[in-house]
Amino acid sequence: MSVKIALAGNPNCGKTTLFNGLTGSNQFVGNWPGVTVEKKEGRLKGKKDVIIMDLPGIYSLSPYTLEEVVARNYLIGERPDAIINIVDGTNIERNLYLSTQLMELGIPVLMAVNMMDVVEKSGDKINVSKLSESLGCEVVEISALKGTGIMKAAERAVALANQKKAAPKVHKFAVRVENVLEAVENKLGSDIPEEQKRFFAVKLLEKDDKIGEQMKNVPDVSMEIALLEKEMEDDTESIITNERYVYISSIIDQCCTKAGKETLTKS
Ligand code: BGO
Repeated sequence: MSVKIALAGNPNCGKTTLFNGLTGSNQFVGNWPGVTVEKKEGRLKGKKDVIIMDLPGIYSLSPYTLEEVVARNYLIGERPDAIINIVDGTNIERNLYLSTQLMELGIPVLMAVNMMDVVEKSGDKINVSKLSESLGCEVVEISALKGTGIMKAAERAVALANQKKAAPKVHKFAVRVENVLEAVENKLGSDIPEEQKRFFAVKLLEKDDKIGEQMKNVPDVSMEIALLEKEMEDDTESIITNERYVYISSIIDQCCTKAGKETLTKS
């Protein structure tokens, strides 16, 4: 049986360079069904049973662009065996926004911090083991351009895929949000697998109008939304977004140091 690994990351993070490095000339290019968004698939060099799927470059798993919808429908509907989340190491704070959402999908995630050749030259430091601990996923450093670390990244992703162990849920929203998320999760039908419940609950809470297309039964969560909005005096989409930024900010403080700075600072 073949193993499917999806490449997910922001535009310009080096995804195409990594995809080419991992697959060489073993590539098939087409379009995603019904849309003019490019679909690229290839086989890992030297490993015919490992399929690498290149997803469109996206900033989030929100439903605002065609690319975001294509990427998330694939991740929810097709369920790759693992995700390689490529992160631009020179712009890590911005890239982690997508990462926090990928971690909620219940799919094993390997984070590949790319552009390490540039990071190293600049003198900036990224503490990979702390990053791994804060995110709850394995992290490797790569330079897609130079080809360093890319085969290790693929091997680790295949190992995670074979273990079938989803990324553990390290991140917790504020207690009030977690309580409401739990109530929403309890309303989800058995058509939603256990490991995907958090992702769907977050999307329902965010009033995501396209997520219903991926569900057999869409529970009414208007009471839960109204309760949280009243308690926190904000709309639920902003509440979730703000909480992600707080979490990312704490990760940057702990894991990244700018060149020439004694104390840890944000990029
Ligand atoms: C240009 N290190 C360095 N230094 N650069 C990298 C690395 C890396 O590890 N990985 C990728 N790049 P894409 P998406 C370019 O095209 O793979 C570079 O959108 C240029 N082009 O070479 O396309 C990569 O698929 C002229 O840079 O990203 C590319 O995710 C001048 O990052 C860019 C300088 O990579 C984006 C760079 C005409």
